[in-house]
Formats: sequence, structure tokens, C-alpha cells
Amino acid sequence: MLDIATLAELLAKPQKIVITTHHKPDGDAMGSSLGLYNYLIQQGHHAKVITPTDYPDNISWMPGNDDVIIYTENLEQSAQLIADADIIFCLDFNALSRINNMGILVGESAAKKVMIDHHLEPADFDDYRYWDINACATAQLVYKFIVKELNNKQLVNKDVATCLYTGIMTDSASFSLPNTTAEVHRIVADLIDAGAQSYQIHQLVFNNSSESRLRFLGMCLSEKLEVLEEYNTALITVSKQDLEKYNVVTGDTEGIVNYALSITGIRLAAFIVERSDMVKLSLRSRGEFPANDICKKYFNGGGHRNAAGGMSNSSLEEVVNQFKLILPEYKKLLIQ
Ligand SMILES: [Mn+2]
Repeated sequence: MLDIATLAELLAKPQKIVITTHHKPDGDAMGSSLGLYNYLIQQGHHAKVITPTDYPDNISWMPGNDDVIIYTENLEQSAQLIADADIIFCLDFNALSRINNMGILVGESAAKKVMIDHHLEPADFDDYRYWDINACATAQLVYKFIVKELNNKQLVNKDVATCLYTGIMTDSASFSLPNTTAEVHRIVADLIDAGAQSYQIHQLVFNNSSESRLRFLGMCLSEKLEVLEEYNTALITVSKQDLEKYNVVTGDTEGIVNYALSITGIRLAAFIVERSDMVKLSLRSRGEFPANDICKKYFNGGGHRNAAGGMSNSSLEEVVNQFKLILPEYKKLLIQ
């Protein structure tokens, strides 16, 4: 294990650095990765962000985005950078399985691994860990790492601030989740002071939908939403044919589960989607209800208490039936 003094000393000289984040990066994954990237390049480091897969258009505009390498599209270059790295920052994930085949390369690299993350149950692959499950976003932790651990607030420039603001905004559902504390708001205020333009960022992330994405959302809400009043549960089920019909692309299904959770009285919401090779589930819950418990126990997944995910190799119909059959076990918690 490294301590912060040793890590700070390492970072005082230019290093070869790889920054990576989880499969199918979201706003926090890209915001924290590019926020750290824009910080590191000011100090002369050779830094590269490598994502395991592609990511949606509405988070593809942040400063530094043109320099991001997508692993699946640049296998050799990525492998070389990972093997040659002095330091690998692992942001917004805490198990190498979350970065697919890249996990093997990162595991084998002699680089020092720095984990900055807010998910439960971290695996043991890192040399330095900055981890807090109470943080609303990894971007919040990247800010604190730069400002509190490395004492470099003056290097939080407009580019860094724009990326970190985006990470915090998206992971806190626009500053609405319970973990959006006063401290988070103070950090966000600092980021605005440093140049983040909140209005513009909201426009770019949330008002940036394709027409087909909006029509797909309409179809989900009018035709695919099922409300199980007895269990205060709502689910939206989408088949492979639905995805094809609406030309659904990466990121288009993001956040749809939240509409199901927005119905008065609903405590558990599920979005169940048939992908080409598996069925994926996204669960959201209110209050104490442990959505991650269902994902962990029944669907090879996990996550946070109020936001979790899982997968299954069964058919879509079987997964939906299984999900419904699980609900009686949780009825007490669901009807509180
Ligand atoms: Mn996150």
C-alpha cells in the first residue's frame, strides 16, 4: 500500500499515467476521468483516459474528450499504454471485472494502481485507495483528492471544474439524491467559481436527446410500464425487437427507470432490457429498500442501496417472471 505522501511525491514528477473507468461509462465515470486528466496534464504528466467501451453522445463533449481512447477500438495502443504506465487511476469502479478484458491488462501491469470510488465492497487490487461510499459521485472524491489530499486547489481550472461538475450533477440526479449534502453543494459552488457553467452543462447533458430516443421513451412509458400496486413496484420491460425498432444506441436507455420510480407511492422500480447476449436489469428504490440485495442475490449484480444493476442469461420472459416471484419475499419492506 502507498501512503498519500509517497503518492504525492510520485505525482510531483512527470509520470506515464493511464486513467480508466467502468464499462459503459456514465456522466460520473467520464466527468471524474476527464476532470483528473485535465488536472494531471497541467503538471506535465503524460496522461491518457482509456475507457473499456464507448459512451453516449450527451457526455462526449467534455474538455479532453477528443484525447480519450476507447479500448475496444484501439486494442494494441491501449495494451501498450497500460503495460508502460507508471500509475493507473481506476475511477468510479472497484473491481477489475468492471472493465472487461482490460481488467487482465491492468492487473498484470506493474503500474501503481490508485482507486478513487464510491461503490460498495471494493476488491483488493489497488496500491492506494481513496474510497467513500457516502460520496454522491466519484467526481466529488476526485475534487477532494486534488484539493485536500494534494493541496492543489489552484489547479482546478475551468476544464477540471466543468468535468467534475458534470460528474456530480449526473450521479446525484441533478443534486436531488439524499447524499447531495451541504458539502457537495459547497464543492459545486467552488466548481462554478472555477468556471463551470451550470446552465450550459445541464443543456448539453439533459437537453440533448435524439428524436428516436424521445419516441423510445414514450413507447416505454405508454406501452411497457407495468405497475404492481400490491408491492409498490413498477417495471418497464423492453425486448430486443423494441431496441431495434427505435434504433436505440448507447445511453438511450439511461435514466428511464427513474420515470417508473417517480410514480407516487412506488418504492421499487425496475428496467429490464433484453440485450443481444443477456438480459440486464436496472433497479432503483426509495428510502431503506435494498435494491442491491435483489441484484446480488438473484441477478449476478449489486450496486448501491437505491441504485443497483444485475444480469441474467435466462430469457426476458423468465427474468420478468423471476423478478415478480421475488417480490413477496420483500413485501414487508415494500409496503411500509
Ligand atoms: Mn459514480
